[in-house]
Amino acid sequence: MKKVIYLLVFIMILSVSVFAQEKKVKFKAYGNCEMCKNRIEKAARSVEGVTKAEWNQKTQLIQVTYNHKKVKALQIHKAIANAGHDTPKVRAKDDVYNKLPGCCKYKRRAHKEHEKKVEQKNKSKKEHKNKK
Ligand SMILES: [Cu+2]
Repeated sequence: MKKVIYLLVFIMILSVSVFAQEKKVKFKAYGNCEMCKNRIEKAARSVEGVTKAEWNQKTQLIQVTYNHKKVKALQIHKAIANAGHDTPKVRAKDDVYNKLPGCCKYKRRAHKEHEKKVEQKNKSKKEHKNKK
């Protein structure tokens, strides 16, 4: 009987230490539709150490459960950005974003300054043409 109790205590300690390595984070990952959901979740799950990933279309929040001894949150951000979706920490590369299907081209929020500059350039080009 004592042996069984020792074993149970041992199992409890073991499971607590495994549990302690698990971490949950929630952050924004910009996307539009069901396809984005699959892409974002797949990207997050492809990271070693990630056990759960669920993206919510309405809130655009992804909840990730991962082993923080195996992986850092930033790596998960990077994987999602590599799939074409911006996160608050990592912005997807423009050419990756441009390759997304039309329905997945979410409105990008970061780097608004850059977009303004492009707009201004286009405007000045038009004005130039009009003068001719
Ligand atoms: Cu989509």
